Amino acid sequence: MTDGGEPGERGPLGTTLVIIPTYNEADNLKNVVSRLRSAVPDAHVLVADDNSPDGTGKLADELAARDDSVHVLHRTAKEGLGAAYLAGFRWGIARDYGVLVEMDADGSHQPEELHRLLTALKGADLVLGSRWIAGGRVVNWPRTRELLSRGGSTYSRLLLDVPLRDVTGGFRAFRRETLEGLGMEDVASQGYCFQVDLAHRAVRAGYRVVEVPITFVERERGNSKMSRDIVAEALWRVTAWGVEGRVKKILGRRHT
Ligand SMILES: Nc1nc2c(ncn2[C@@H]2O[C@H](COP(=O)(O)OP(=O)(O)OP(=O)(O)O)[C@@H](O)[C@H]2O)c(=O)[nH]1
Ligand SMILES: [Mg+2]
Repeated sequence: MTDGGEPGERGPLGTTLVIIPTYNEADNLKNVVSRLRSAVPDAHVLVADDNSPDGTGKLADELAARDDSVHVLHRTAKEGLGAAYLAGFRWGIARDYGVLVEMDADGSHQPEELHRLLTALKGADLVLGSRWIAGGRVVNWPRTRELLSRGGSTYSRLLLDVPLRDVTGGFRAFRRETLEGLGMEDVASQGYCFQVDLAHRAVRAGYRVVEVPITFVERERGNSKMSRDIVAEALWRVTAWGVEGRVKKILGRRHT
């Protein structure tokens, strides 16, 4: 957990919008949306689809036609997770949602655990679902994926001085004011790196960031969009931010 004000001094949360970015998730979408609508009936859903060739966008339209709390944002081309989330955040902020949630479509983030993130958000500005704190875990992950994920979080934590255990995870709840204060306009990062970027910005801005343990379940259907490029992007950007932060610190010291 990071500093940034006392718990409990924040305003009421307002309505929740869960943003689900999708690219070829036709086998998963219906199930995850129905689980979410049962688990947290008050929350609205926004599917942010990048014109998936497998028809996920059309399926999302069918779900939206049957349920007023489900919405769809159709985007023209695959531009990465980060761009889809940024568009979803803007959509939600323009419509006055008080809480914006990030959640994957593939079932790795369990809708039944969302209420715990929302409860923690009452005393925080940003809540991260965390696999790597006590009580958190992953199910069915190969050892190599676990090492990559743990290694990525440790590297980011040490290099960026963020006191968080799971910096790359993507099950998160933001107060809208937090997103408004992060400077979303100049976020350029895409894959895992997008998650590191937002957590880093929140810590630097002095927001109270809290981790809540989650059980992350490996996807059973559809294909992962994880790639060597996504890992490479995270590595170079995190390294560049770390170096930049250290240079600024040294220069700051010289001027005092
Ligand atoms: N709109 C949009 N969604 C994307 C894009 N890339 C990934 N996603 C979605 O983002 C979520 C996370 O992607 P995954 O492929 O599950 O990536 P991951 O969880 O890091 O990898 P796995 O653990 O292998 O599943 C899923 O809901 C994807 O459909 C993209 O370019 N555009
Ligand atoms: Mg996944």
